[in-house]
Amino acid sequence: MSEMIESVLHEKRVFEPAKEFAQRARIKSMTEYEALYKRAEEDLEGFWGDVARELHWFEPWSQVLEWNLPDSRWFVGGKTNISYNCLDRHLITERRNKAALIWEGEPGDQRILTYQQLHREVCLFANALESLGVKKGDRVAIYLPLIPEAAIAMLACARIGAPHSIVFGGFSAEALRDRVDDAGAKVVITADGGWRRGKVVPLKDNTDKALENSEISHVIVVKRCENDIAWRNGRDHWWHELVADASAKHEAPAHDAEHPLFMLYTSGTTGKPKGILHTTGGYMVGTYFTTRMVFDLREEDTFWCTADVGWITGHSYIVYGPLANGAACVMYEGAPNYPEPDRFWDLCEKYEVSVFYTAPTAIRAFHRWGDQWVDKHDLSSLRLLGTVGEPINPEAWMWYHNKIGGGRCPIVDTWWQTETGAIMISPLPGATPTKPGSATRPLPGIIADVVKKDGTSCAANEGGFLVIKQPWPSMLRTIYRDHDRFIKTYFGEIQGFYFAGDGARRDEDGYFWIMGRVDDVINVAGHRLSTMEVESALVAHENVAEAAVVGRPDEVTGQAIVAFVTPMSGVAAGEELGVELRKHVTDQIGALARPAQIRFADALPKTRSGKIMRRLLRDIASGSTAKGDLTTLEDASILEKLAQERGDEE
Ligand code: 7RM
Repeated sequence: MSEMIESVLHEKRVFEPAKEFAQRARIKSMTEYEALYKRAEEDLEGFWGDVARELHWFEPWSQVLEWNLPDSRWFVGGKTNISYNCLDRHLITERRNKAALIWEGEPGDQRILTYQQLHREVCLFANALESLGVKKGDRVAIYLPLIPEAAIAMLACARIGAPHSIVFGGFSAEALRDRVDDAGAKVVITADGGWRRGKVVPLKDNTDKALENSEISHVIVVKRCENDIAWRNGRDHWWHELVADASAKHEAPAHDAEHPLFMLYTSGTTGKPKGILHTTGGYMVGTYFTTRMVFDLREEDTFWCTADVGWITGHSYIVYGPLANGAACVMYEGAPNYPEPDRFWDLCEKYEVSVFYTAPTAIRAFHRWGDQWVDKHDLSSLRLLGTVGEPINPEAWMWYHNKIGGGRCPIVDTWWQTETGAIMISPLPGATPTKPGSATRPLPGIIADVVKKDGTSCAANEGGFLVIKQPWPSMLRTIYRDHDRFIKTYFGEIQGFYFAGDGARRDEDGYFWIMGRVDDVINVAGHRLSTMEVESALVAHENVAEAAVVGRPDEVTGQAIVAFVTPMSGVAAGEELGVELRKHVTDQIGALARPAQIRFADALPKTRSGKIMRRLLRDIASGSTAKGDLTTLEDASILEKLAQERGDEE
């Protein structure tokens, strides 16, 4: 790399928190951070117990933590209700008539729900669910656009103790079917459609397809787009009709701290997504604490996390964390560039957003669309910016800092996972000097390290495995119906520690630099996908003999999917098959898994034992020549052919 490029890509400056910001912040200096960190490290249970006591418990716990590696139980014997803590708790304070959700639909329609109104809607819907026979412990699948009903449904499920399983609205009917089946859901909540770039996403049609051979007895449908949909009498119910008949009184029952709150499916190394299971008390404490600390929340803040509730970021930082803190949350249904590439900045200006949390892929897209879209808007209400989902390249960080944050807003680069439930490594905005591209230091209560395979710590700047050495309240408890896989995946790699699947290094200041996944998981636009999942979809097509999927670097989405495909003999490779296969992957998984490039080959490079050498394919996909040890390659001529094949680019 030439020196000039190096200097653009690696911003070496350290950014101190602005004085005015630090003065009002909860944690005002690194000395305060270090003291809190040390206190938590020395007395993990005392520390988390103190945090938990800020919330409402119907019955106190007898023990903060019961730890039998790899199983942890938090706030043992304690009884609480997260819906009560997000709603009822605020109704006896001045937050009663404060905005809880400030929602805007893609077409521009608006709804603002105060805490009192949101509480009422949740109670109505909790009663509606119960009237259909939903009981504590029953699973409920949610397949909705980003509309207030999504949050209402989550909080109503949580209230009655029916674990929800949200399936992102961008997933296909096939993907929905797998997740509904695995969860054994009793009810599916969906909508006639959702708005995306001016078009209707046919959620009810997809649901009908997904449930074709299913016994599911109830489907609840929100009227959103007023498009024509098929209707099955007896099974299908309109949301608005159910709540019209329901009572608005619903007393929140006390649930055990370890009662399952939700599962959320995420990609792992194999083709089958894992149902990550979170429980009530620990998840509540973790999301409450991190929202307050990382975003340094103030009563007057307007907080906007741009994720979808279909991902963990939406669960923790659109719904549970902010509402547990009594925050005012913005929620926006549609695309960031609809009708124009300034929609986000339009919303920030209109609602005077003060804390803004988004993904690096979005930042890079906005950067590319041009500064003129930002310049049209007054963004002076912003005081704090955040990122999540993938490493942020220093160039995007600088643009975010200067152009969006006007050079005055701290940036919190937050590292965490579906499995961790809440933010783990992040600056505290009033205290931590930031370095573009680093998530900086673990939060108090989080004992993180970078280690070698044998579990010993790496030296400064030495690359290794990112592990968490002590349990934390919001950690996953299991993979739904597959506890063995839970043990193997997270505690089987590095003896004694939780292994996140990420490579990382710690610099001389103890700052963490995440280097990305060490497994076959790729990160496209902040979404986790397993290459195996896409491969399984491709080889399921009748014209495909073999397929290998890898990630290649992409300027906007971080990584992009490249599929190497060997067609069945007699099948013509070419554009037509490429189009067909892309559509096929979209049908099987969803548009987020559609390959950016499909390259056809008579054969794939394999080891002598028959394993596809993905390492070589990664090199080819990213445009360089295959490097490294080629001695195990069975037929070297394949490589040359592959490198010449240009493939079908979208
Ligand atoms: C919240 C979320 C988790 C994976 C994780 C990392 C990557 C997330 C950052 C990051 C570098 C970050 N959950 N990741 N945040 N990498 N810096 N700040 O994204 O389960 O969908 O993904 O995402 O690889 O393991 S997730």
